[in-house]
Amino acid sequence: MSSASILRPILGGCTDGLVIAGILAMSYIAVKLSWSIITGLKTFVFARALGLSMNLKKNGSWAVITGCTDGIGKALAQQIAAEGLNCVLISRTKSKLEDLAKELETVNKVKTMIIVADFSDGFEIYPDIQQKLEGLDIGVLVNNVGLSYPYPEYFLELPNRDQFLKDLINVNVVSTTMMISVVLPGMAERKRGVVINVSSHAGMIPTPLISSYSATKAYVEFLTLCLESEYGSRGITFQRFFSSRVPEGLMIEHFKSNLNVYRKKAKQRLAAKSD
Ligand SMILES: *[C@@H]1O[C@H](CO)[C@@H](O)[C@H](O)[C@H]1NC(C)=O
Ligand SMILES: CC(=O)N[C@H]1CO[C@H](CO)[C@@H](O)[C@@H]1O
Repeated sequence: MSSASILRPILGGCTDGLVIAGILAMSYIAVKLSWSIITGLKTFVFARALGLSMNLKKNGSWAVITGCTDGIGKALAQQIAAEGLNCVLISRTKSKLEDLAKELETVNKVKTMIIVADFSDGFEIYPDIQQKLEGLDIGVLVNNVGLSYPYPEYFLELPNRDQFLKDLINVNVVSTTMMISVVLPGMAERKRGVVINVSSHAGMIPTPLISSYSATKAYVEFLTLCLESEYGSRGITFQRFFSSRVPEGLMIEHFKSNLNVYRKKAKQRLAAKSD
């Protein structure tokens, strides 16, 4: 009995061998990916962030974390609060922000402030953020918020391309630039501060099929490197960690050969959502 025929009942009468092969390959990649994200998290967030954390508090009493209610951002917020820093949590969903704020206040006995903001709105949200952060002794900025592709795709085939590109650039490029613009003046004045960014291999290697994502990450890469050389000697530390150790470049061939499967799955997901 082939694995395809074993799977047939599970997949509800789906007989397309290619689809099954695609799904198997995707599950394999998904498992591998989650595993490397977990190990990546352990290695980089918990080891490296902890490595720096011995001095984090000396940089200032508050940390600002964007996109902090899920995944790595949340893990980082918990880690930073565990170091005794008060946290400003900025994200889109008020209820999730409140939950996390309550958790950090109870578990870590730190102060918190929440700011509800949708980074895909672009430049207009920053005056408000700036005003709310006024006067805080901010030692750490974590630029974690980020948007990526729903699935790898050719540029011209992206669903809702113009809107998607706008969101992508607002969330990845504008947020990093503007958050630094809001927070760095105070850090420079106090001559202390840490700016942490979530790095991606796609920012270092041009990565087709996630082209615009790759380009936004390259922007962040360059900006941080330049700022490091401008302000590194003036007490500001720029630090990065990788959210995953899987080089996206290595997955391109896989993506290309499974593009149709991805498209189909994504369309099904979208259709299911709009029901
Ligand atoms: C700020 O934190 C960084 C990273 O942990 C550390 O290297 C630096 O010494 C700290 N700055 C101060 C003023 O303690
Ligand atoms: C993509 C990205 O965020 N890269 C930068 C993050 O910060 C480090 C620390 O200096 C830079 O070296 C990275 O290039």
